[in-house]
Amino acid sequence: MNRTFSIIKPDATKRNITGAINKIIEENNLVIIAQKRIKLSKDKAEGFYAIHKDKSFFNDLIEYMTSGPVIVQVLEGENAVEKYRRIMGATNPENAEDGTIRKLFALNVQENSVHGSDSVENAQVEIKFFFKPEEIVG
Ligand code: IDP
Ligand code: MG
Repeated sequence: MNRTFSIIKPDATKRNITGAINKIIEENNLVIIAQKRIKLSKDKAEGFYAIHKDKSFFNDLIEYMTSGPVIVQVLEGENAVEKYRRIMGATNPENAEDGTIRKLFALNVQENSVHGSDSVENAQVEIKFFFKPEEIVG
């Protein structure tokens, strides 16, 4: 069992498809053990994506991630980090496998509906960035 951090991004909250995404998460035996709807500040978004600060897409990414509400989540299950990356699909939906969240819902490489941690270590850091221990009920 382990935990991963997820964000349902603004393109998805705007289209009211957060339930459709949660359905796929739950059908894959990941349990949503924490969840809240928030609006990211510029500072918070820049801190979260600091690793990408030198990328050409960074400014657009911050503008997009602060353009509407997001749902931040903690997911728990067997190999949660790896499993969620698999059910999310590739960053660019054009390269995503059939049945993945990004293949089904993403609009393009930026507006790709979901974030998921890429390692167990990063999952721990990202969960702490958004949740207090008492907000997580496993
Ligand atoms: P990931 O979300 O699949 O881990 P990352 O490479 O970590 O992908 O990129 C973080 C986010 O930045 C992506 O999910 C996407 O929203 C955005 N992004 C990544 N690459 C591009 C790009 O080439 N153009 C525009 N946005 C991008
Ligand atoms: Mg990433």
